[in-house]
Amino acid sequence: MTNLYRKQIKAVIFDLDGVIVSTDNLHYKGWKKLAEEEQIYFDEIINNRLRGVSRMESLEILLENSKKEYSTEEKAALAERKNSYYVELLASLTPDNILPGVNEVLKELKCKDIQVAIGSSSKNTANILKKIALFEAFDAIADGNDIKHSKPNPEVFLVASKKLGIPPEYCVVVEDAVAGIQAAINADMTSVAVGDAKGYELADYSIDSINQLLDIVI
Ligand code: B16
Ligand code: MG
Repeated sequence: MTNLYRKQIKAVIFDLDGVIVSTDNLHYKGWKKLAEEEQIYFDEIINNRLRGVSRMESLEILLENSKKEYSTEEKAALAERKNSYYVELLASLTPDNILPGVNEVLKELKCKDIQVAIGSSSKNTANILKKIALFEAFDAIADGNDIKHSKPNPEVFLVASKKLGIPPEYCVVVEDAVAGIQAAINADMTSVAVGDAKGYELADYSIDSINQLLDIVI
């Protein structure tokens, strides 16, 4: 890959779900169970709209198909219930669920003295990283517990950059959600699209596999 406008890169901020590990299917099962209990239509196409979106915003999308109106307290209880199903499912997660190439890329970045961080909307980030034995692998973790505004707001990536002590202009973000790429752009960081976000025209780079990240940053 040719890199025509290389900036000096000192840190890579990884999104979690869809970049480091795929918990999509577990989110789907959790929402599906809740939807069935509440008799709300829900399918995998609707689930795709929840990628990278916060828990409460995800619930609002699910409730678009509800005939019943829920109060704020009821909505909070629904979100909590879905999370309890999701957390139960996370128990099955192991290092085998790490997406291909991730371990090699993390190792290589460390060797080149490039800092690595997580920038995720998930409030379950620490739990997930522990399950896949990568909790100690990152120099900083910014997640759903650190922020008020979800992607495309840049907050989570700016928190990661602050925790690392590396200004945004030296940071690269790797994301699988369009909202995450927009958040990286809004943070004035270099954006790299993978998976579902691949081919998004506003991303600085699109890659087929995470290994190609090394061509961009090293
Ligand atoms: P939680 P990411 C996101 O993670 C997921 O993609 C999204 O589906 C989920 O709703 C969100 O985290 C919140 O997760 O309910 O665990 O707080 O892609 O930003 O790493
Ligand atoms: Mg994601």
